[in-house]
Amino acid sequence: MQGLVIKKNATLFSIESNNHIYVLNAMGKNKEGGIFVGDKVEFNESITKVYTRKNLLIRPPLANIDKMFLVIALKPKPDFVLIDKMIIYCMLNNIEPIIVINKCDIADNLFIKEIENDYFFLTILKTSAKDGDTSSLKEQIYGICAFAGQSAVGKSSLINSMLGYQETSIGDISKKIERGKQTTRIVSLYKIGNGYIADTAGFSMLDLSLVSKITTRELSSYYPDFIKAREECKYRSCLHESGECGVINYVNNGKISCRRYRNYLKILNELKDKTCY
Ligand SMILES: Nc1nc2c(ncn2[C@@H]2O[C@H](COP(=O)(O)OP(=O)(O)OP(=O)(O)O)[C@@H](O)[C@H]2O)c(=O)[nH]1
Ligand SMILES: [Mg+2]
Ligand SMILES: [Zn+2]
Repeated sequence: MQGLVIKKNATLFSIESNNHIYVLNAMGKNKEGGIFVGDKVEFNESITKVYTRKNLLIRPPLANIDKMFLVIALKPKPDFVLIDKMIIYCMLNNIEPIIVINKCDIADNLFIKEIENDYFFLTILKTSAKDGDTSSLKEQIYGICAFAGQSAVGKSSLINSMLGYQETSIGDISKKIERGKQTTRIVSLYKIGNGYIADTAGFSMLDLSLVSKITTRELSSYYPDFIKAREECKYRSCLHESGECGVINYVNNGKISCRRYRNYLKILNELKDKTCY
């Protein structure tokens, strides 16, 4: 039979096939380390084959992701460098990044406007898990999707709102900050809308290093908002730090977001130092 690995808990794998869920113990024949949530597999009493993956994230371990919802909220204050790295990471791994502004019940217009301005090249959804305003997100779930976003932005709350019942654990923001711990640990896929979505903890995906994957020269090619401006740079090797640079001109003319550019320089410097996490 063919199926999709929707949950992994120690050596137990839950596999969905034709609307049934089969739980297999992958001890013995199957190398436990080699099968991930999101894997498409063939199985009978055990998993006999893992199909070639489109991509694989290591932390959290998740395979074959089609879309990544980057969740932002007014609180906790967004870390836009992380968001920009996440967008690059998605582009590198053939994943569509989508911005979700959650907690719109407390967001002010300026906050939303700035995000819409900075990320005009992406789909941006506005939700409130608190008010049950999550239909725009549900409609976007297709294939295998995952959340990324700082702890307490409301990822688990969004899943619960879409499911219509409480399935995943929700943490109290103040306690989280005190303990510095995340509420969500086990990776599992929930069947919602036309696909699946993984509840994942915090921004742990950003333990990823961009260093091994891109060079300083390549960095700006992962900025869709810089494409036009780059044509005006004097040198093809321009890193957009100084000199006769189209990107700098666009920033000065307000055609590229200052924040995006500032954070581009930060990531560029991290790549130079080879310490980009
Ligand atoms: N006002 C408001 N609060 C929300 C909303 N969504 C979630 N919260 C609150 O934000 C806090 C954190 O929610 P979680 O769903 O646990 O956050 P998370 O992103 O899953 O956090 P981790 O699992 O630690 O990564 C809880 O107190 C929620 O009640 C929302 O739309 N509006
Ligand atoms: Mg959570
Ligand atoms: Zn330039």
